[in-house]
Parts: sequence; C-alpha cells; structure tokens
Amino acid sequence: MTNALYYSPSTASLVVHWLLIELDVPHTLHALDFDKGEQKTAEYLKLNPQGRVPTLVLDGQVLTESAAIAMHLADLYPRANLAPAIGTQARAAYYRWMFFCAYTLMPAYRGWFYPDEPAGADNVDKVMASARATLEHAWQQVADHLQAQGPYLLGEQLSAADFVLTMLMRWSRNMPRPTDDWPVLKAYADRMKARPAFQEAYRREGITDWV
Ligand SMILES: N[C@@H](CCC(=O)N[C@@H](CS)C(=O)NCC(=O)O)C(=O)O
Repeated sequence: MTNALYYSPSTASLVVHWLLIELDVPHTLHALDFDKGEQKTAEYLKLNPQGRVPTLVLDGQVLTESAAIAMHLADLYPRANLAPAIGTQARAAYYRWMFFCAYTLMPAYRGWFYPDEPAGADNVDKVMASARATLEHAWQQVADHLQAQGPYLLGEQLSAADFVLTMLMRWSRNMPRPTDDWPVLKAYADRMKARPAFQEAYRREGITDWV
C-alpha cells in the first residue's frame, strides 16, 4: 500500500517529510497550494477536517498532527532509536518536550502567523505581541535546558522531539528575535540541519532559506 504525505513546502508537514526520509519510509508526495486554497477543498477536508497540513496516509490509516505523527513513526522504526522505551525516565522527558512543542510553541506560532483567528482583524497587533512574548520566553527555557542538559533535548540521546523542535525553530527565522539569536539554539539547529535527511527534505520541497 502506498503511503502518501499531503504537504505544503516549509510548513508543519516538514518534520513528517524529514522523518519519512530519515527512516527510509516509502511514500509519495502530494503538494497542496495554499494560495489556491487547496487545503480547504471538499475532497481534502474529507481526509483532514481541519484543512491543514500535514496529513499522512500510512498503511491506509489517515494521520494528522505533526508531533503525533513524529511519535508514531519513531515507534514504528525502533532501530533508528528516536523514541526512548515506554516507562523510562527518558520516555517521560520525551513526552514533556513533545507536548511542550504541541501545547506551547505551536499555538503561539498559530497566533503569530494567523493573528486574526483568535479575536478578529482589530486585535491582530495584540495577538502577535502576545505570541511573540510566549515564544521568546519558551525559547529562553529551551536554551537554558540545552545549555544545562544538552546536546539534545534528552541529553546524549537524539529523539523525534529534536526533529519537531528544529522545525519549530525554523519558523522563527523571520521573527524579531529568531532562535539563531541564542548561541546554544543556533549550535543545536546547525547540528540538526547537518543531517542528510534534512537537506534532502529541503531539496525535495525546494526550500532555500535557513540553510
Ligand atoms: N497542530 C497541527 C498544525 C498544522 C498547521 O497549522 N498547519 C498549517 C501550516 S504550518 C496549515 O496547514 N495552515 C493552513 C490553514 O490553516 O489554512 C500540526 O502540527 O500538524
């Protein structure tokens, strides 16, 4: 059965695309053109009622939510050792950082990139200011953590959480204070970006910035 990733370049689908390449999972790519609203067509909404990317059809099952998909892929390919064993302290730390990405960073980014959603066009400036403050506070926390307990989120062990986090760092690149502003975050991102699968995902999506 053919696995299929519905994506749009440079978005939340990037981490799934990167992991599919990293783990050597066969798949086909289906690009959605946001400018044409292809993520909101009736046909796509049947797959993903949120009208967002990514959607991964894996072994016939429809999966959404990038962090959840990253966790599932890591579990499916244990030889890559991207998910600590269930019930260990490392697994608890892994959940912590995955949920930090999903609960703290992602909603703040949604506010920054879609600032009219929470309270309409009149409140865009306030929503963006709040999103920015949340993100900068969160990045400081991550920087402090990596400084004390790096080089990866779980210390010496690379995990799928590092892939999700790297994608989210990338989204700050045009913000007033990008993560590259913190030397420890830049060094971490440079390590992750050096992975051949990251560069291959960039090549396939045609991305040329934050290299
Ligand atoms: N929590 C979701 C967020 C997905 C998301 O917001 N995707 C954005 C791109 S980064 C999207 O599809 N936006 C199009 C839209 O909202 O119309 C995930 O991590 O998969």
